[in-house]
Amino acid sequence: MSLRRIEKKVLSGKRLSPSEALELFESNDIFTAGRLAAHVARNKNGKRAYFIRNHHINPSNICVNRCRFCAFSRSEGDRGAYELSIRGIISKIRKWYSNTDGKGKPRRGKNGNEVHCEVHIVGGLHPHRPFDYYLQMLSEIRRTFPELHIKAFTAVEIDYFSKISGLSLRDTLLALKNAGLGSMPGGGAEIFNGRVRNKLCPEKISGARWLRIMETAHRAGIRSNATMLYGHIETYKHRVEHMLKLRELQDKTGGFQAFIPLSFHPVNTEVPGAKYTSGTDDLMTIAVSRLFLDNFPHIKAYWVMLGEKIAQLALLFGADDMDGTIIEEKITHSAGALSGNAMSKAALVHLIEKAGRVAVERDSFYNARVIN
Ligand code: V47
Ligand code: SF4
Repeated sequence: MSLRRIEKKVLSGKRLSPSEALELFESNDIFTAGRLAAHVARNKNGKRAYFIRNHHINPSNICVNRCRFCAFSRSEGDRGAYELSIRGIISKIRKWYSNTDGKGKPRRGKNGNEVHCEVHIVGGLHPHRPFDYYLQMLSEIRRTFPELHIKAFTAVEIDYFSKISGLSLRDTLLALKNAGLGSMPGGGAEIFNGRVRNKLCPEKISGARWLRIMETAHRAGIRSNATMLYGHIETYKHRVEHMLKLRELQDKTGGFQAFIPLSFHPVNTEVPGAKYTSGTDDLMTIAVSRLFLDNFPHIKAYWVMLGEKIAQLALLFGADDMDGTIIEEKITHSAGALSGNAMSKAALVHLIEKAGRVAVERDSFYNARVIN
């Protein structure tokens, strides 16, 4: 199948239709898709490829939803179920973040500049923890580490907090923001299609609800990311429908920063016929998302799920962000991740530069920070 018509459209800056995105997927022509996506990425972000110093923290794996693709979650009382106290979370952050004083002063690079750091906090829907626990967690982190950016809670958790607190969505979000929430990650989106969603995660909020929560967050001044879990039982059509809904919402709010395709990991899951995704599918999905989501400033190649080397290649297929140092990762590693747990700044810079891109250390809103 020739992609010439699509190529013409991309080169003249026209928006692709859903059927054209589908055509790209079905062509299996990763080279054309990748070349076009790299062209779009270059127009948006030049030769830059971003990374951030961050630390993932999962306060508990106890979850009332128990999605079938999730190998991380447990029910209360199960072997391997855990919950961190706020004090435990603070001491985890301190170990990583503080220089020598241990008092939460911002880290400084060799040239004396402040180094931007971010914690990324997501967890299970705990059956007993009150909303207050989450507010206290945020305020305690902010009090102890005032310069640290807190990116926390998926739309799924926000919905749950609103239910347990009895507050409206907007008031739930404003209370979290007031306590220190800086931005939101993009998890929990999975695949919006109702039939697929019902098979994968029948207890989870609907796609429409996920989108409504993100819209409310954006209108409350909270920026977020968006994800798509692919490579399980969905079809290309479901992927395109999913991205179309994200593109439509982004047209309304402009609140999404990055889109992150999440490659499904099969180990310890309950997804029938589960397999790892292939490198070609990973690269095609990055490329199509770059081409179709013309209103998203960034496409993230999450190295934990893609693996370090495919994530590096993704920088030549439309991605412009490799995420970060991560430090501790449980969700993908419970499901058979083949990547490491953490990556040093030097290793991130190495991968980016070897791909011919300029490594840019960023803050949580994609402002460049001087590397030192
Ligand atoms: O919501 C769960 C997914 C997500 C599996 O916003 C799985 O910057 C693959 O959202 N195989 C959490 N994926 C991770 C996430 C994320 C990661 C990095 C950066 C950002 C960001 C967000 O992981 C969950 C779910 O969609 N997930 N199980 C699995 N077996
Ligand atoms: Fe719970 Fe999230 Fe895992 Fe689903 S994906 S079981 S909501 S932790």
